[in-house]
Amino acid sequence: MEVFLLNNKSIDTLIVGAGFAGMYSLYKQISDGFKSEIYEQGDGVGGTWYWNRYPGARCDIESMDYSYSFSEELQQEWNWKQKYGTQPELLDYANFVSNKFDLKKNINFNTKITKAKFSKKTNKWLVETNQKELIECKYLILATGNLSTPNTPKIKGIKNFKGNIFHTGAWPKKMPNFNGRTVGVIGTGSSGVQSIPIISETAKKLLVFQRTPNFSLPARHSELPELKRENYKKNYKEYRQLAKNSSFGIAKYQPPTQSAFDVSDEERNIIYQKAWEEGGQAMLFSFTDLLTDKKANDTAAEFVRNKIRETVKDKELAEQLCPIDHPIGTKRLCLDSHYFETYNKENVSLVNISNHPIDEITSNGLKSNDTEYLFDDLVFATGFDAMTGAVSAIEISNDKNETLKSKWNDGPKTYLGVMVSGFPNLFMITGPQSPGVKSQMILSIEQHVDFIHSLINHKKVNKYKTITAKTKNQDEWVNHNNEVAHSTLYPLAHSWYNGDNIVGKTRNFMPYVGGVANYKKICDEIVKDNYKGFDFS
Ligand code: N01
Repeated sequence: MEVFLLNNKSIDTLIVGAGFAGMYSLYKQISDGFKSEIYEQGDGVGGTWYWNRYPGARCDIESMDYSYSFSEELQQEWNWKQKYGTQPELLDYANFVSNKFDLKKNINFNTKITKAKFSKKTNKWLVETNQKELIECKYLILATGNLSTPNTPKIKGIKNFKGNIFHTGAWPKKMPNFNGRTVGVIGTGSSGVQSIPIISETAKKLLVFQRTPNFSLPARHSELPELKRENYKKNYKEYRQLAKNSSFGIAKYQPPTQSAFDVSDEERNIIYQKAWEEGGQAMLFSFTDLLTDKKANDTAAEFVRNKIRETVKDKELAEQLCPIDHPIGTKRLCLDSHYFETYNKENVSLVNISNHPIDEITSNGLKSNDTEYLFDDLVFATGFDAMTGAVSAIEISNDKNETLKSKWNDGPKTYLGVMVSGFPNLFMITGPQSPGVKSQMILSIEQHVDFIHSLINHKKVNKYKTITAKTKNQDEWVNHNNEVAHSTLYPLAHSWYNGDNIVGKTRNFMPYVGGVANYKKICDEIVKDNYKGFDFS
């Protein structure tokens, strides 16, 4: 039997995770007078930007958008230096925020939450940590992140490898030195696409093991011109409002107005070319039907494939790098800095493993299709158990001894991505079936945190003991989520949005793709309608 030291800690709100969601949630809770603490497994704040320290890690949304808007003082004080926040800059920003609002005194670092059980007797959660502490709380808020549980595929022989093994999603604090070494990288998603060009700068030789090629657009990263930053800061209110009214929470990407077929082929190519030169995700916002009509999508996909063909000198290699298995944008679009150019370098080789999976990791490399590839260091850029991984890793059970994990066996079911029926006073920030990962994450985080706090305040003011999502409304929301997803091309891709990347995970399209503006409108109407779909008792 395990012995627990009763910490005697009883608090109002326990928040799991000290990323951007956890920090803002803590700030709100403390401001509203709730006794609140964060539990965080790392030794610092920053979440995604704490763990993903791999070479080249940087946000794919411009910094002036990808930042908190809740404090005018904060957004005026902080000066972004880079157009796209780099991992070190984003981590500095997270620390700046936590210092400014004095959050660290309420954060328990190096502590993992392992279990949480709701008691109907006390109407409280009893939460256990890996430090054998027990904490009682009224509200449990999971700010655990959607891309925070690294996925390392179970490949035979991995323990035999004699060199160093890294995962992009859990990169060591001390940057490894690849100078003069042969490096193998498995994975060509966003993390691979960002790290491969940088690793190739120092490695003697770089072998990229590609199962599926990905669409990637040039980020056109640069220093952020002071004039642009100052203009943005002066007009922040307007920009933030534009972002809130958009589909993806990014001010400059307003909903397009014309179909790809409203223009001639020549005009369409001019529009794509302009977006290509601008960089970022602009191309996806060129026409109304790129994510709903396969033929429209093909025009953009072929434009990008032609760019790959123009860039990669070896024609056969270029074809291997051209994605043909999914419509462009139905997997998270990668943004890169000279990714395809990297394959023109003498020290870089692509190993196409699309038809021959990796058979085993050996002591000095890996084997695929009867060939052994040798390398000194191995980098897994193999992604995450997305959206449900971090929540399911905690043994969360209700008063009927039902676990959340078992409830989600056939895919997650939530009401608005915020609550799960049968689990009172338990909240998720940007959970499955919310627009989180399909939006500018910090904007969605702020909207969710504000919504959750209005639920909690409503409960408090009216002296209710519990809040729960009603099963009927949850079912309706899940159906709506699926209907919206299936009216688009998204389900056609094998992606982490569908859970396809994890062996054994039930296929289920998880994010809400109806857009952040629509989603917020729905949430606001629910509040006005006396919190429709939530049961207060
Ligand atoms: O992970 P991924 P990621 N054998 O799942 C391959 C965000 N992000 O870390 O496509 C061989 O996209 C897999 O192959 P396949 C962003 O939202 C943002 O790169 O499954 N290969 C794929 O190539 C992103 O979408 C930023 O066939 C295997 C790769 O590994 C999300 O995080 C930066 C394999 C995984 O790609 C995840 O990106 C980084 C196996 N057994 C990440 N298993 C920015 O803000 C997997 N793969 C810019």
